[in-house]
Amino acid sequence: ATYGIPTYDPTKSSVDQHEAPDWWRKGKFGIFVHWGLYSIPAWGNVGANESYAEWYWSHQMNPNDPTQTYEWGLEHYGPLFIYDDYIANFTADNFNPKDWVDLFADAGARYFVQVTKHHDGFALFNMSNSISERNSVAQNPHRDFLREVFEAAKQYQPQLHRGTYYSLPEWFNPLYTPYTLSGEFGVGLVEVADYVADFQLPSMDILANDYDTDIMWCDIGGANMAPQFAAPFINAAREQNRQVTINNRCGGIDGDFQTPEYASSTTLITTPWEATRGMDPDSFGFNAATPDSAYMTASDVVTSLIDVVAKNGNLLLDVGPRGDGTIASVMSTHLREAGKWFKAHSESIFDTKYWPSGPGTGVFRYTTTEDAFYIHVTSQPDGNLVIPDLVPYLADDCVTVVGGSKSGAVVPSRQLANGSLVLDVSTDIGKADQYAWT
Ligand code: FUL
Repeated sequence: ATYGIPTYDPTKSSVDQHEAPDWWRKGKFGIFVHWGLYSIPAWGNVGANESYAEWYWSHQMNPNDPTQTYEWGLEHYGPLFIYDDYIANFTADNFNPKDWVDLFADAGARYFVQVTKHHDGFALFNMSNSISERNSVAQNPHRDFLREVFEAAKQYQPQLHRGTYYSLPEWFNPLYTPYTLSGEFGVGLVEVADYVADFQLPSMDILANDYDTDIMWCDIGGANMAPQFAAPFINAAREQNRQVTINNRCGGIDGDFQTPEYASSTTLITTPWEATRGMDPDSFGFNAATPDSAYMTASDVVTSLIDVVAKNGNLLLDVGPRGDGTIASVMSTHLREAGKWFKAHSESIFDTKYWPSGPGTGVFRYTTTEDAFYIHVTSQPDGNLVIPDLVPYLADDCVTVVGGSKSGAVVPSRQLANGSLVLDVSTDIGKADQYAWT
């Protein structure tokens, strides 16, 4: 081991000492990508029985499922079509990894997490054939999509870090003990004696060693050898001067950060956490049934990130590409718009810390750096703004605008005897920005 660098043992207690690295704490914003066979039907019910579109196979197998995916599948693909038939349809004709990473960078993201194998067990990277041939390299379309995206992302390194989602269990894999359904699983599955030791752990090791993932974003947990994965993963990266991180869903270890899903927090959480959700209101995978009007707008993206960052979180925001590899413009346009705002206001978001006294009340959210205190106003101000939470003495007119056409302009301000700060934004200062006023 290198002098001064702690090494980790393959035990829970050792690996639990590890902490989320600085680049991740400061990075704040990541893009999640759910893309796989489920992106071909690209369907989940919307409305009362809404469902994640990436769960298509599981829902479609159950005639009594309230999402009515079974009925939808019958109607659109007929009674003889089985899920693995989508492998032949997975031609990814318009997949261009550069388009994806350009979008991540334009959005202002500092990392992305690619789904490499979801619960359907069809992987998008090159496993050794002795472990499994259920992946896009051994099967149609014989492409290593993860490699292609990771290579394209090198253009944006070191700022853009690269991560991998990996679902530990699989729905219909008979080698995985709790599996319940039999029948139509299985293209490319290689028989192994022990699902965890001979399949799960070696395939996670491939993501660490052959693809140099920076983030192991496990899902579901369950049977696992997470300490045996995590210790060499962290140690080997450190030997290469890299800092990697692991989320809290591997089972067996605590992980470096919590991952609330489709739920932010109402309060400041002082331990590391990452809110995750889709731009779609109810799905990570692309759902063609979702109307454009239901997607998060640029304004929603900006105010969500501000809210999460003020509460000490990161935001991992998902896009679901279509089966052909393209990303619908309702997502790319909104992300790029938000990215313009993030770039103009980056000093108030990235590399910041939360304010220990609280995230802010009402429309106000606060972030801090060593030498600045940022006030974000999440709806357009008009007239005077009264900010209640700032007790320490502040000099008159000490506030300036960040970003937008009035960047640097002084905002007339004075503090009241009770500590509240009054900002006069009646002039065009209050209108100069878009999405949020900082
Ligand atoms: C969940 C999965 O079941 C969803 O499909 C999605 O991948 C989400 C990020 O994690 O547990």
